[in-house]
Amino acid sequence: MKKILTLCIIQRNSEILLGMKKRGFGAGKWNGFGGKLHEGETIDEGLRRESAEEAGIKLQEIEKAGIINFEFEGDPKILEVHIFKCVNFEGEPKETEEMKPEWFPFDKIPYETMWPDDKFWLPLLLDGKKFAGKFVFGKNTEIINQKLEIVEKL
Ligand code: 6U4
Repeated sequence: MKKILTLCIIQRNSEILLGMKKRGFGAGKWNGFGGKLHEGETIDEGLRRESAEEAGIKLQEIEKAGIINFEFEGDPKILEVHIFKCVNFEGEPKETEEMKPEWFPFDKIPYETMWPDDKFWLPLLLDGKKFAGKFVFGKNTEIINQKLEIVEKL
């Protein structure tokens, strides 16, 4: 079974906006903004809704950066995460029930408190590259298998 999710990395000059997830899946980790699609929603709509809900901002132009499938050992579900970059948005990021936002300079990204795959693909995104891949996590969310490649088109 495949589930489609969205994820947005918001960039301003040489900083990115991450949110500390306060509850649910990935709680305690810094993450981009996004989530599951609601029924009948397009990927673009889902990404914009989640960014508004989680960070209180309205995304303007967005750019596709990558697609990564995530699998968890012993779980037949595959998360297909569509990753985007946004360099302009309206509004001031604010703390919500789900996320506490904070800006991080490119050289101070808190990889040790993020999903362990982020350090592999986030530098590609910041470098303007497009990528596709797959990560398989073991029982302690350690990576047990991975594949990541730069692609021309998504
Ligand atoms: P609920 O609480 O059901 O409304 P929702 O906000 O729809 O949840 P959520 O929070 O489960 O969805 O979404 C998970 C978010 O985490 C998505 O933006 C995708 C992202 N994500 C999932 N696996 C990831 C991973 N390995 N690395 C990463 N982001 C990941 O950087």
